[in-house]
Amino acid sequence: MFASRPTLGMAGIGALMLAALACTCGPLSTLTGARATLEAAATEIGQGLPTLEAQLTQQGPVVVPTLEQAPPPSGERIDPSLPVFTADDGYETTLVQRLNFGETGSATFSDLFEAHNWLFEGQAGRTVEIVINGGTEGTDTHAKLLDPNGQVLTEEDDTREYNPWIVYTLPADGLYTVRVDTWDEGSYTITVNVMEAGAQPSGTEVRQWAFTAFASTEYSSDSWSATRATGAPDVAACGDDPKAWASSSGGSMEWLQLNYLTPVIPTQINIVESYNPGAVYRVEVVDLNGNPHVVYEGVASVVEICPRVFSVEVSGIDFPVQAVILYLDQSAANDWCEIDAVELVGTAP
Ligand SMILES: [Ca+2]
Repeated sequence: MFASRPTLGMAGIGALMLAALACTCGPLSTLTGARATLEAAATEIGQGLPTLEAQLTQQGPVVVPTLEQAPPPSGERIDPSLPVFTADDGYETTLVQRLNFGETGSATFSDLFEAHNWLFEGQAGRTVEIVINGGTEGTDTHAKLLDPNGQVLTEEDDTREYNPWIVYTLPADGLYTVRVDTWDEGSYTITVNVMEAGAQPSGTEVRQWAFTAFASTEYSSDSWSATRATGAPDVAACGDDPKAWASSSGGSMEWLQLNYLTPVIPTQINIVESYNPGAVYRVEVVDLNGNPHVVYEGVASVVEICPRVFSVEVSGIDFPVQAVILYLDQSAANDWCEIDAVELVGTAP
């Protein structure tokens, strides 16, 4: 609540500690120059290719703003054509913008008493997933989903570390509001995805690569970002490659969450490890209510085969899932352990 909001809560202190840890750049910090060169080359190659999101939505290129882009002044962040719901939370609304499905918005909180409203057009019976990510800054946000009349449907705080993550089946057609506020200052991104349940006849085998992803940390918001683990494998050979996800520093404990368009009853998860394979020690699947279920537990090691497809056979899960979470222990390799792509195999419910 407004009156009890601390200037720097325990979560904020935790975020600062994480940020401090993230700055321990490790033994390979001298490779920064080489990474910059690779990054430039990868950007050049990537510019000629349509994004996965563009192919899947068939609505043309998807605008994906990066955290580096400075937000417009707060006066220009309010679209006067949209309704403003506040849920009577006492925060000042400093952003009101429309967000299309699959599009990623970004904004920055410069004050603890601000709230941002992101609006999307929803349909009754459709299940949406709202992914908010504080990125490498670890911005600790909190989010509410409001129905077309401004009533709070649900709210989340620290679903994934400090990131709220909402999965919700919409009750009616209309314009929904995701109202985001914060426990500390900093930037974040927000994406609203549609979960296409029932798109395939029951029992059909569905093989799919991840549609969106987010992680405990990522090396940058572009090269080696969590998004680089979405889509089909695209790393040509074993090696440190910007087309795979990598954490902000090597040797650390991390997690990577992959989200899929079609919920399935899972039978197999294929993890394409493109650099220092062997770090994955736990795999979870996430059901349609957002609850994780462990499907693999082992011990991290260093595997000689690279690249490697690490296949996890899944049994005993008889309900649909739409996300996979990998937990990595990179201490054995004392290096970056990179993930190129993750395939979810299952049957339509
Ligand atoms: Ca990749």
